[in-house]
Amino acid sequence: MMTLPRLLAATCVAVLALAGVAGADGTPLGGTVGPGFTISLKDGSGAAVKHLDPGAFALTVDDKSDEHNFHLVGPGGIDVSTEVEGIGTKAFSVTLVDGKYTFFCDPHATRMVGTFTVGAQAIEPPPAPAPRRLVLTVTSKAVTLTTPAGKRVGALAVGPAAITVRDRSATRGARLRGAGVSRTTGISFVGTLTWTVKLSAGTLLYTSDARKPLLPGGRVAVS
Ligand SMILES: [Cu+2]
Repeated sequence: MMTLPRLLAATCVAVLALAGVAGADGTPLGGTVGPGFTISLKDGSGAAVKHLDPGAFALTVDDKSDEHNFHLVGPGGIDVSTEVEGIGTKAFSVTLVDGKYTFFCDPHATRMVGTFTVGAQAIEPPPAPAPRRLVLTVTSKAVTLTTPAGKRVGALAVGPAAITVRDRSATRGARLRGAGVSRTTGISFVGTLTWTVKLSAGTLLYTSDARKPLLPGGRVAVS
């Protein structure tokens, strides 16, 4: 049973929270955490917040669990949170500036976490993909395509690839075609060379030179 001071305190908090909601200047944002392992931040229309314009926001957090909390951190010195043990609604007035913000539950920060951006983001150019390194090996019996560690290649991403070709046979060559690639070693070539290719979407076939019967090879989807 609630003691009178506790009841008053609880009422007071509820009233303050409501006053905060009504009185806080700014665009409404709603944070929710719990009762399960869920955390979310939604805008006034109920959509998950991914990006906001900078400005003043009235953040209302509904903390539905005494095992979780809602903690928002980011640029402009923003660091507001509910208490893990506490349950209830809490209002915060926050002024958000350009940058990336993170909201999370402190005890479960790796699985209960979300991010959003505010304002103009510096557009980072996508990093140039490092060429994928592959090894194409030709023996008198088969043609294989593997990683440098010798693992069979299951699928490949579109982009540059540096293929080390190891031709062990003086009577067979290697052929690579499809996915924007058409390369072959000579039948009599023996040795190691590197092909730098640009893979496009499609199917990359690796087999021997045209001499029949073709050696067992394979195909890899590129996407
Ligand atoms: Cu949690």
